[in-house]
Amino acid sequence: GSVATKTQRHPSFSSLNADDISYFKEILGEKNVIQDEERLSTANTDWMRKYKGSSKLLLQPRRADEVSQILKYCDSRCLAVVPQGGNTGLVGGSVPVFDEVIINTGSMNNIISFDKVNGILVCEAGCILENLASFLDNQGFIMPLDLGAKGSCQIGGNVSTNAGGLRFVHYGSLHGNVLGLEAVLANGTVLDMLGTLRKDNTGYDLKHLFIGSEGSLGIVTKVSILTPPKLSSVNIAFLACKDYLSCQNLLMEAKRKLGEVLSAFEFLDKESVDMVLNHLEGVRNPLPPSMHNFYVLIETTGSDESYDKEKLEAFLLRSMEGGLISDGVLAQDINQASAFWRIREGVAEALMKAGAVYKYDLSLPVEKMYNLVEEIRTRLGQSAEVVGYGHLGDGNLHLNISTPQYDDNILAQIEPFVYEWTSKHRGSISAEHGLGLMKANKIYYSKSAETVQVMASIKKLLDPNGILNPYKVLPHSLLSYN
Ligand code: FAD
Ligand code: S2G
Ligand code: ZN
Repeated sequence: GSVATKTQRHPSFSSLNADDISYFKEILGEKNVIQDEERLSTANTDWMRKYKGSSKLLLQPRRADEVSQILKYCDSRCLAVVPQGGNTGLVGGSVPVFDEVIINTGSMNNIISFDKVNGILVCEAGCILENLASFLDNQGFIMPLDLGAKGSCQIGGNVSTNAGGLRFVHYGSLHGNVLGLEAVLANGTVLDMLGTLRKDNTGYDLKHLFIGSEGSLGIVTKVSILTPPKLSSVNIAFLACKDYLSCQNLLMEAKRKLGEVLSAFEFLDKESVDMVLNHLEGVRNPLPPSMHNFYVLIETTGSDESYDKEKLEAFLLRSMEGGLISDGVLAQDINQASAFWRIREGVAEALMKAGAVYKYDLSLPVEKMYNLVEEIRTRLGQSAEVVGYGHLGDGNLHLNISTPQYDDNILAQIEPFVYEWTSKHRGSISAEHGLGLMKANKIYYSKSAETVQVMASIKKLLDPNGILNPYKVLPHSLLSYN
């Protein structure tokens, strides 16, 4: 991406030497100190293959005390590091910009405790989201978040990006669901904030600083999280709307008439669905093709199968009569339900198959959201494919532009226009993916100079040598190191 090419390696950071390697081998053991070309190449490259670092070292600590020893040593040697979880991040935050040491949390993947009465899970940061979901499923609980990257992303990465995802409209932000964290600071201090209490008003609630800090304030090593009970009746409908206004009105109706059982509300424009149908094997449109321009996925989760199904069917009938939907199908079994989700969760993968992707994850007022997609489409004309989809229930648009090859001229037509447009409509230039490297210098589109200055002071307090994930999140101009 253009940011990586313009960024200069900070002169205060040291380069690795043989003593460093032997020290890490001493504390971690040979096999957790990786210098193998192949594995380094994977760890240096982000999921979108848009950012590639040149790290010479991948470390795999197994416990928080090893993370502490690594960071204390790196801090004393001024060795920059990049914390890495599942490496599914989409803003270049999880890979080195230059030769930062990669500290991957994947080996810290134990479940520590599960309190069945209160639904409180305590686990290590490297636990993969899907593994936690299946562990909880057997206990009759679910994770309060779900995202297409569940097979690789880790709970430590989810917390560090304050991931949103497909259940956000029902269960809300990780700021509400995370009860406690253990995090290791740059100087090796292990901060035990691993509370499991719903209420604890004793002093500043520091864990919230680490939620969404994208590895720039410390390495999260343990998480304690509130997990909702698994309810028996989950229904999902794949609906077609003639225009975007109908999607909006359907959302308002769903929030009123389905209320507490509404557990997901996702929208896709026709172009997003076509992208999936054209690039992913074995995926077909559950509805007969016709003049529908938008699709909506509605999921309800309740405790009474027949009552909930009736409620949703009545809602769909009324929506059809009212012209809010022009067609729709209710999943009759788990296979059909997964097929509906596959269309929504497959857009990112389909975009990668189609070529170069210019990805924008925006919070916008729902009534304005699709105007931006149409304006970008007008600006780019035939030179690119533009798709708009996302978590309409949370006012979160995923605007993605696709071209066969990457083209700087296309980028120049998108940026800064898309950021200025978002800022003008008082939106956020990062709804859930974070700022990473991609948007490290764009924060002022969504945050005031004074607040960014306080963020930089907190960063300076917790990481005075700036070794934690440098060049990410905050504007490079603000980051002065000792
Ligand atoms: P990584 O990508 O490894 O790291 C992400 C950031 O967190 C980096 O800055 C890294 O330095 C830091 N980090 C990682 N682990 C730690 C740790 N233990 N301590 C401190 N810092 C750490 N995101 C959403 O919010 N909602 C979605 O719906 C969604 N859907 C996605 C679908 C697909 C197909 C893909 C590929 C990605 C999607 N994402 C989504 C983005 C991504 O999955 C999330 O940001 C996820 O939370 C990243 O987790 P990870 O373990 O892969 O972290
Ligand atoms: C989603 C991630 C994929 C993308 O699918 O909800 O958060 O392409 C996104 O933005
Ligand atoms: Zn998303």
